[in-house]
Amino acid sequence: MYWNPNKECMSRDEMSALQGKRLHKIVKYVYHNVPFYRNKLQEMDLTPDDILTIEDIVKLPFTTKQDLRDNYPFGLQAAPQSEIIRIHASSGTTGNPTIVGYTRKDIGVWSECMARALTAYGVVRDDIFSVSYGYGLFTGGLGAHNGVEMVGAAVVPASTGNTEKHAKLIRDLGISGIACTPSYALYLAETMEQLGITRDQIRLRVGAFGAEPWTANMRREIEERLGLKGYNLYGLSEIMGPSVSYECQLQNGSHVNEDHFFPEIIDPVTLAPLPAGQSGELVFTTLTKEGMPLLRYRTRDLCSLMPGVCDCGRTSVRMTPITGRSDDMLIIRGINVFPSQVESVVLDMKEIAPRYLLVVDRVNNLDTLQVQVELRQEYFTATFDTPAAIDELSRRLALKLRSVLNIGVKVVLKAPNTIERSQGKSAHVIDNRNIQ
Ligand code: DLL
Repeated sequence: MYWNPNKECMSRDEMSALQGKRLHKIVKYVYHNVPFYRNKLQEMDLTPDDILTIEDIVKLPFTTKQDLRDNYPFGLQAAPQSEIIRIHASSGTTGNPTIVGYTRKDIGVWSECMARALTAYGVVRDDIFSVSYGYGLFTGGLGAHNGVEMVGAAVVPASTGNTEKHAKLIRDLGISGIACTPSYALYLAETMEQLGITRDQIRLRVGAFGAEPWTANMRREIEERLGLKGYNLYGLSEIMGPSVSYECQLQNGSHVNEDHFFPEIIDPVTLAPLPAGQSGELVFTTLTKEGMPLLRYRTRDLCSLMPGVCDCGRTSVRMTPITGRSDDMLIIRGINVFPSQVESVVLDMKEIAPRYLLVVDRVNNLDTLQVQVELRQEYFTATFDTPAAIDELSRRLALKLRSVLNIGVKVVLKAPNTIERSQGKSAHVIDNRNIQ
């Protein structure tokens, strides 16, 4: 079943023609509305009339998260503020988040892309569908929510937290679909087992899992424990949110909504475009976005593209699962964390030396983050006998980290010179999870 067969099953020639037309239009739009892009194009001696077909895309400059940071908060917004009806935010590389504004049309496109994903998963109007991505600045909750409403299934905006109540609702309401991170799905399965809720008491049959990498083993385990079929859902806030790509029933790669988001794979070092099938860094150009259109945005996600028609009938290009990142971003409980965010907090506190270590683990299917920092010698000597001062500092640091990272962390204050120095390149992260 398709949500929009006209777009999902277009011939390659038709799709390329549509993409070329849309690319020209979006380049013209940003040229006239975003000084950042106008300057970049002028520096490269380009005008919108140099970009007429989709093949011309390789002439365009890349956009990076650093560009978003340099233009915080609204510098890359193309639409006037009066047209923006929603603002989301995701983690920036330091203190400031990345801000993304959407026009009414953007929200409509996003809902349709999400509806395409849900329809590919087999969700129908009769379903009761629980959205257990976080609602709020994160795009997961509201993004999935709009799609479920568009399909016409009944949405249960469960969000995250209060897992026991959610588990009971799944049983009592006969909830048949769920959208959440794969690690939350496992945590939910565990909570159900603790509550004595068995598989034959629940009706879950579809799971829309994403926002973090997950393995084939995790898929098997979730499917087995929750009795559903789990589908991949991929996306990123800068481009839209969930539903940039989605798996169909055949689960052989995720179909990109390429009439809206044009994918390329580049070599992350040379930045040269790579031929189809080769693995590299995924880059997206938004072809229809009004609020914050982006040209050749470097996602830092590593994967490859799979051209060719899928047996499901969809002609859209597919991407393989994400195998890693070309930067040091971590995803902890579905939330993106950059070590540099921790660094910016640590550098701000006079009691602490500029040295830190992040230890990530997965305990009972829940990610944990421990931040180890070293006290400065003077502070260590002065507070050696006053545990209350140490406690206060530890609480203050945990609060600060929480407000910058949006997740709770366990702070470990260490004596000077006790965090191990690595040889050569400083290693700030120990990730004990086994998710690749
Ligand atoms: O995670 C949007 C989303 C919400 C996608 C709900 C799917 C479901 P961000 O917070 O901006 O947006 O994080 C985007 O998360 O660049 C990937 O590194 C990672 N990611 C997202 N989906 C997947 C997935 C949302 N299915 C970043 N598999 C991306 C692997 C994923 N990684």
